[in-house]
Amino acid sequence: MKTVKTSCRSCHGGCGAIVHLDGDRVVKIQPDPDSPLSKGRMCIKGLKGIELLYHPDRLKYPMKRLGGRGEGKWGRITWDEAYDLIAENLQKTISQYGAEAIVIAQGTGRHMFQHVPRFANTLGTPNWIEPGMAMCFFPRVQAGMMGFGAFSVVDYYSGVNPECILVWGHNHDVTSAGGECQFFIQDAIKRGAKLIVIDPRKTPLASKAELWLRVRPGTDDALALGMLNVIINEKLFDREFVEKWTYGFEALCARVQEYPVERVSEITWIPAEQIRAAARMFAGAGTATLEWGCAIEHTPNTMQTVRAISLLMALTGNYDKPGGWYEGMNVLPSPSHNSHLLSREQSLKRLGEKEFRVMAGAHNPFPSAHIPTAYQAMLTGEPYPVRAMMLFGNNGIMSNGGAQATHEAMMSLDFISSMELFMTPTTALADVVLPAASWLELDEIYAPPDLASHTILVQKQVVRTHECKSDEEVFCELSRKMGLEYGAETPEEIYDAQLAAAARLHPQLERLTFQKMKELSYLQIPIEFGKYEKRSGFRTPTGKVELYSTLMEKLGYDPLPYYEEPPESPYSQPLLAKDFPLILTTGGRVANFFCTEHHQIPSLRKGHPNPIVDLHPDTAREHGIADGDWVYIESPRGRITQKARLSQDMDPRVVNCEYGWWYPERETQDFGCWESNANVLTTMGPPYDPSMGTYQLRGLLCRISKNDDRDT
Ligand SMILES: Nc1nc2c(c(=O)[nH]1)N[C@H]1C(S)=C(S)[C@@H](COP(=O)(O)OP(=O)(O)OC[C@H]3O[C@@H](n4cnc5c(=O)[nH]c(N)nc54)[C@H](O)[C@@H]3O)O[C@H]1N2
Ligand SMILES: Nc1nc2c(c(=O)[nH]1)N[C@H]1C(S)=C(S)[C@@H](COP(=O)(O)OP(=O)(O)OC[C@H]3O[C@@H](n4cnc5c(=O)[nH]c(N)nc54)[C@H](O)[C@@H]3O)O[C@H]1N2
Ligand code: SF4
Ligand SMILES: [Mo]
Repeated sequence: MKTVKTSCRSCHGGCGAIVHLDGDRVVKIQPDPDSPLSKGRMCIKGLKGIELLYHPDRLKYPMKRLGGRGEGKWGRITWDEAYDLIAENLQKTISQYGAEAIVIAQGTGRHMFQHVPRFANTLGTPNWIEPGMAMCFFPRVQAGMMGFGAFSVVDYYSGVNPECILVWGHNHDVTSAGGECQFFIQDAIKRGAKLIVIDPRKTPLASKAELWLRVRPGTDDALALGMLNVIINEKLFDREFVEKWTYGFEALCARVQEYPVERVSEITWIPAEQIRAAARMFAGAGTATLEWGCAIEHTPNTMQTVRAISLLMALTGNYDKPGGWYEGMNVLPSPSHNSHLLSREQSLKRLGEKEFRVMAGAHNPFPSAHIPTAYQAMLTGEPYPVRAMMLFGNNGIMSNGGAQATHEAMMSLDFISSMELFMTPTTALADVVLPAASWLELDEIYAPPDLASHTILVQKQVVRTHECKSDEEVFCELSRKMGLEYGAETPEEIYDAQLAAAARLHPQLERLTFQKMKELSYLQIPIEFGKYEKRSGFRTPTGKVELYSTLMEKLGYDPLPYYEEPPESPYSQPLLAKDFPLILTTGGRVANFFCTEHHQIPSLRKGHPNPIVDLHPDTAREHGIADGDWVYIESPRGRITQKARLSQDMDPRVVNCEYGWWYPERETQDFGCWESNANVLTTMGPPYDPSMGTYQLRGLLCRISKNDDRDT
């Protein structure tokens, strides 16, 4: 028996794990009490890692398609044959249409995140995509960069407990930006932090809150402006901080006058007194801080929503201060993205570059292509043809808005490769399938941005199963095969280069190598607060916190936040609302699954066997639905079924359905992906957020009925 200390990376987090081995077989996973992050805790997904590692349905070796696309007929091939097939097809696409005709898709914030743009640039395509760039986390990062010159997160480390935590559109004690942060907020509540929760559902966290604001889905922009209105008009802001360190206060004052509390109450369906109480409680706390989730990033007004909410932190002076938000320490620079290998001509071809200038444009150090524009190009050949796709841990049929359009676009392609842990509804459409290593099978160094990059942690290759490889290894090996410059370095050499760059910023990290990091498991640099005072200013064009964004103005967008009615609501589409009278929101994650993953892990599925739709009992009764009944949920785009959970706390006009549901146990190649998939109801069509390209996933219209056909 032997043990290895590593970090679980089964979600965005990095909880410390002790892995017990009997010979070369993992027999037990335990939380590591020495982890400075999770301190002896892990969630159920990490603890059940062995079930994933040795699951009989894992993809075990490379395969190629034998029958028609999506027919489910596969033949085993060697890695060399797989690389040859991929190389041959990519080269064919490049010579016929140009490298931009290849889209490289990755899934949400995984270990290979930085390596995908690196490979794309090396290959010569500007078109890499990741769902988070417009829909999750990156709008918050952009708002931070724009307003404060840095991305910032809650300080749980200095010993100063936040007095008040505003939890906005976030199921934090279940999800959290990085998994281990769910434990931080639980600890902060135990130490006396008071909560304000903004959520259409009364989540377990909302049940613990002093104030729960049941917002109408998709109207968080108005609510934030209403709270800013109260804080400004009642002079509850931090006068000294605002005078000394902010830019554009007068302009913001004028803008928020358009949002008196009574108007905001009408828009958001929240009683005016609650809006005032929330603003007063937040501004009145000695230290107040903000935790926010992806619910505010699933609307076509994402950027202004996120900016408006972030300004609450600026006006109340809770910035870079113990118990408030603190500014990123940037302990570990990104690996080189090989940006020099992508010509200017190619980068100007990035899909969405001209339209969505904050996400895809040249100002962004990390620009990616616009997902709907990429799928549109597959379907129509406009603005130019996209003919091949490489997927690395992306389950687009389940995760993209508009499952039907995603399917149609993928079916039209000349070539698709997909690297995955399991056969999914998306991977089933590929020509070549590559078996991916899971979190216990690969090496990585990582500095979680949700911990403001003051910690470096490692993930270690504890074992290897079958013929699985890490995505990073595949980028290297494929590059070598194709004679590209990427393959000059191995993953370990890339990590060493990152650590060398880290040492140039933080001298205490000198001579740190990946091998050394493996011995250390974790490394933290001390957090500094008030950095803007020490360097006299913020890293923004004006050197101040930009309430009025000069960058947004320069890029041709409104420099001040505003509210916009959701494009499909009872107010914006009253005719449609006659047929689809209920408001639908999607998401609302659960502890047992990570996005579209884990539905085949027996002990996780057992705890949450079916998809759940939340309804008010009156709404259910009106449609003859009882608690636990299967319900049809229908939007103008399609119909799915989920199981009813009745709650008095829901607004009777709102329903919430879970996302990510497919049935890996089904024999059919689509794995029942049309049955309960929330994205059958959504669309990735316009309107889009003008600067980010985000589309609507929260706050659409739907209707419901009882499903008598489904066997319960
Ligand atoms: N309606 C609706 N749609 C949504 C959302 C919503 O709330 N509502 N949320 C959106 C958000 S925030 C996100 S981030 C996206 C997520 O969308 P995706 O990233 O597409 O979905 P995931 O399920 O996270 O990951 C996809 C696949 O990665 C595989 N995988 C896991 N680890 C590895 C690995 O190491 N290598 C490889 N190659 N594969 C691996 C998993 O098996 C899984 O099938 O969905 C978005 N879609
Ligand atoms: N266990 C687990 N952890 C995860 C994930 C997972 O699937 N499972 N997914 C990971 C990913 S990719 C992400 S992006 C994060 C997502 O995690 P969160 O940011 O927490 O996102 P959700 O749980 O989808 O939604 C958060 C809350 O928003 C509420 N909500 C719905 N519509 C609205 C709205 O219009 N306004 C407001 N204010 N609230 C609304 C929902 O009721 C829900 O309680 O979690 C990550 N961590
Ligand atoms: S929270 Fe995330 S990192 Fe922590 S144990 Fe769970 S899956 Fe692993
Ligand atoms: Mo996400």
